[in-house]
Amino acid sequence: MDFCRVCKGAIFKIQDFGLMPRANAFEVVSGDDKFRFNLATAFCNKCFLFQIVESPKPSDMFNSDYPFFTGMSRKMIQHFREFAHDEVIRGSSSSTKVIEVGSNDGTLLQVLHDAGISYVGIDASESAVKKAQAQGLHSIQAFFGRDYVEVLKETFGKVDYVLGANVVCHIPDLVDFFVAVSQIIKDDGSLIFEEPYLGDMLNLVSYDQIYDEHIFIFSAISIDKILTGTNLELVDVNHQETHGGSMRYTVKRKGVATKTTRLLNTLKMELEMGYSDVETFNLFASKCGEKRDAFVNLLKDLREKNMVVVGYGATSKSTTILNYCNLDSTLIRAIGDSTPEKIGKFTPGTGIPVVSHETIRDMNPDYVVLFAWNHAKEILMNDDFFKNPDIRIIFLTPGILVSRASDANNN
Ligand code: DWN
Ligand code: ZN
Repeated sequence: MDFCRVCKGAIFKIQDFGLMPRANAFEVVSGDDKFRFNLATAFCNKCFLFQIVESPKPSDMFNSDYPFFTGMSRKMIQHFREFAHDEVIRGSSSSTKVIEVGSNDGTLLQVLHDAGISYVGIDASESAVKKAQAQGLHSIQAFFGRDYVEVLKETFGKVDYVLGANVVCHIPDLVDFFVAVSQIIKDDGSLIFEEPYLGDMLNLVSYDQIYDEHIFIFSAISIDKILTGTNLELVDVNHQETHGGSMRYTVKRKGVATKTTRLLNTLKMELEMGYSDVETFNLFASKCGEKRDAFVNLLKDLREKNMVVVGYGATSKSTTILNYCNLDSTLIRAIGDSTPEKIGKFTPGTGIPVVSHETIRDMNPDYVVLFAWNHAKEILMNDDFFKNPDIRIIFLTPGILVSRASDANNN
């Protein structure tokens, strides 16, 4: 019997994606990373948390080789500019203090820095922290939690805001995290964080949101529920288009603010949609299997026809797809990516070469699988490669769909 990571109640096993490598353990020599864990999902019907059962140690995932950097997307830079202005800068004073947890390469810190806000960024990955520090930003390599918050209280004091984007769902011990937050925020302080949203994952059958780093996929009812036993409370939500559909959550000390109508409506909608019901997740699991079969059959058919198929975006998400679908370089010859730290390496567990976008172009592909589907608008608009009318794109959400780039561009 397995138990919920947060409320410790019994959990329902949902989907088992099988043995997986770490999503960002790109290999220098194909096959050199032997680490595997069982990627199985589960649902807790007491606190409504959708979670993975087993996960690698955080220090094994967020290490000095961690190759994901927020600033690789222009749209995300713009998004974080708006995030910082909307949530902090607009209502700030000379005494405003901010901690960003999971500050990565400092994309959001830079906005606070430029606005003269007092801030500190905390991130576990040495590679990301170094990038932020190289920009002259105040970023510290550490795991944010009850222990480290004692250091922060001494050195930085209590803060008005703890911010996080795509980080809270990566933290295995949420109880520790929320205690740490309540110890570091001022009485009227806020925790504002945004994470991939369960509703979008269910609607898009985007099972690739599930990998080692994403220990939870949150809904509003799950965040609301897990805070009931704490001195914190969910007071607002705000849906975001980023990363394939995300939700921004605002949390305050109990009694400081009333729940917004937007939050109350979202909680009601989620209950009506069955996000508290294990059957919803069993249905999702069967759709994942159907989607895998459709994708594998398409790729095998294209291989029969000697078509050149490549990928676009060596994402963390693609590690789940490639391994769950058991794909290799006979089906997808290479994956193009703009991240220098990934180029020249191989996809974790599946040995597909990661190459530059120029190399992909030189391969004259017939089909391109858009693994970075969450950046589709930005990629299709900016990369001339997709102006070639002979190239067909394989879209992965909501279903497997093949379209000419020109048709997709017109949508
Ligand atoms: O939570 C997480 C999310 C937010 O970011 C992390 N655990 C890790 C990471 O997940 P991901 O790797 O799935 O993120 P992306 O943003 O979907 O990755 C996009 C990839 O595509 C990057 O390797 C950069 C690349 N890229 C590109 O080659 N050309 C991206 C853009 C926008 C482009 O134009
Ligand atoms: Zn639970």
